[in-house]
Amino acid sequence: MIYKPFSTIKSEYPKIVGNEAIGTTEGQQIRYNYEVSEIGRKGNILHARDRDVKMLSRNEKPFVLHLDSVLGSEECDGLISLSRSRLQPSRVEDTGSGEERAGSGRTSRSMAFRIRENELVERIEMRIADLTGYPAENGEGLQILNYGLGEEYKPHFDFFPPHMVDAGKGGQRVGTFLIYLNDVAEGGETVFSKAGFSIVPKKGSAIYFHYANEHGQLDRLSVHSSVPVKKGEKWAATKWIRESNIYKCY
Ligand code: PD2
Ligand code: ZN
Repeated sequence: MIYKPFSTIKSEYPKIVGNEAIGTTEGQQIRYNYEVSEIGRKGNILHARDRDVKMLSRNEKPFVLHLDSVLGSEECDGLISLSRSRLQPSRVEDTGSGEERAGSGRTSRSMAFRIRENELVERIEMRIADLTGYPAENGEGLQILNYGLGEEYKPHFDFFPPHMVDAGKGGQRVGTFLIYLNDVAEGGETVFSKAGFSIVPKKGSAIYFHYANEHGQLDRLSVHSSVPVKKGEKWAATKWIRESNIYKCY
């Protein structure tokens, strides 16, 4: 099969709205062809170089894996304390101009580490690479999210609208590795509304979801959100994975 970079594929999708509130119309999904990604072919116990990770549940359409104990409690606390003083209001990319702006659909605060920025971040990136099969450089820097009371991330896709894909920066996003860094007293679930399920944050657990195939198709069933925190706060870490190395030059 010939692999086409996403960036060379003309959009066949009616309208894909970026990281902001969306009005998804039924029937827009165009026969997305599910190809099981590497992480989905490894069985129910996944082996990273420094720990084994148990799969808790698996959903095929959209493809979502729920993984237990990806991080230890101290690693979660370490990410929180290293990021706390660097948090800024979260931004979304404007799907028209491509510019980043603070968006009403995303009320959290966040920051991003550089790839391999410190020993803890590197260790976690190596673990994610072992689990997913994607090298750390196929991903953006680990992003830390902090949601206070009432804060949320409205329904969105993590992939870029095709006209915004930058082949010079690793191309399209293909999957998201999202780690929960604390237990949330109430609310703050990650909701896959089209699939009809949600994940309750549990400290150290993670989800991996995959929404792009080798033909450059994008899975609109992957629409997801973080619903408002009702009690306490929520911390999470996201590694968005790209189709290729973000430093690769074309
Ligand atoms: O924090 C979450 O649960 C969440 C939900 C939806 C994070 C993201 N998307 C993301 O980082 O893309
Ligand atoms: Zn998302």
